[in-house]
Amino acid sequence: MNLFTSVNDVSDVSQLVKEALDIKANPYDSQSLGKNKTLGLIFLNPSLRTRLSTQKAALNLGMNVMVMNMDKEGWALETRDGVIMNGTTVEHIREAAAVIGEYCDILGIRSFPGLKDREEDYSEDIFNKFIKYSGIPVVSLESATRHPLQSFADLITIEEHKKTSRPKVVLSWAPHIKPLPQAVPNSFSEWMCRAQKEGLLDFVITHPEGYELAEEFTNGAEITHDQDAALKDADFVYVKNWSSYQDYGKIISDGDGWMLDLERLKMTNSAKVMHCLPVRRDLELSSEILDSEESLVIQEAGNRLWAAQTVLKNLLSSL
Ligand code: AN0
Ligand code: CP
Repeated sequence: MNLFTSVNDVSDVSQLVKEALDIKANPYDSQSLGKNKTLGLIFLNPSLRTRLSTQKAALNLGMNVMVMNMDKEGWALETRDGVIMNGTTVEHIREAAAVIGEYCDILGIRSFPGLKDREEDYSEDIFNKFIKYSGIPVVSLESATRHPLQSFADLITIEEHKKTSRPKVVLSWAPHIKPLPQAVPNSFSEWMCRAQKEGLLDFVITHPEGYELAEEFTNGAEITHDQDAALKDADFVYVKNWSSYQDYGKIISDGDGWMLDLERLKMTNSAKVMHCLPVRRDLELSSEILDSEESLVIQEAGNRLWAAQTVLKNLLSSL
């Protein structure tokens, strides 16, 4: 593995989950693998879980880690080509990424979408430029369209907690007051569709009309606007808000009735509830669920460590 930006960088997800569970059982087995190797973590947006879990994963592998909040601490970055830089941007991504490549062996980047220009966001321009100009292996810490470390941790969590060999997993849209990216649901869907293909689970997506995700991420999923029908017999419900892809970046429904609570959960097969976090209590997901035994959100966040460690281990092995 010399890049981790989507499930397409993984040949066998079942095998990768097995590897992660082995690492979880023996976290310090490869402490010399990362000796004298440096991981750079560049954040263009806030983070709690991704920053701490990836940092800890690198430390478990014996790596050195450097973290930079580029949006707050770095020079204002120009990402467009062919512009005269006589405005507010100070440094071009061509130089910035190349310089980071001089100091690091592996680079992690977080860069959210602007949610204004769909074509620009979905071209992953900033991400691709970091990959191109840094010249070193890149790990996505959430890009404009995907969050693969999250989805990998989600799949590890499902494999750990499943009670049947082929559980029903439902991605259920939730209300929010701010327009959020499609990255988490895109990525979750892409990973679940692959897991479905490998026979690990069955995958259903439910959302109000107008919240259809881009088809490239949902191939193979059953999609319905009927949340009740989707929840029926569900073993896992993955709750997440996202803004519209069609009416790009917009909130097009107040989502009345879409928040999951214990009453609605009765329709399921005693489903466990997941959310990538951060979650707004009693807006996206009820406190009663978050505070109940049905919630897996903390275990899920815990598994971010093993997802990151598995990916970094694979990248280090290919250096
Ligand atoms: C971000 C999102 O929805 O993509 C990050 C989630 C990991 N969430 C918020 O901005 C609240
Ligand atoms: N789930 C997740 O990626 O959380 P952070 O934004 O806090 O990293």
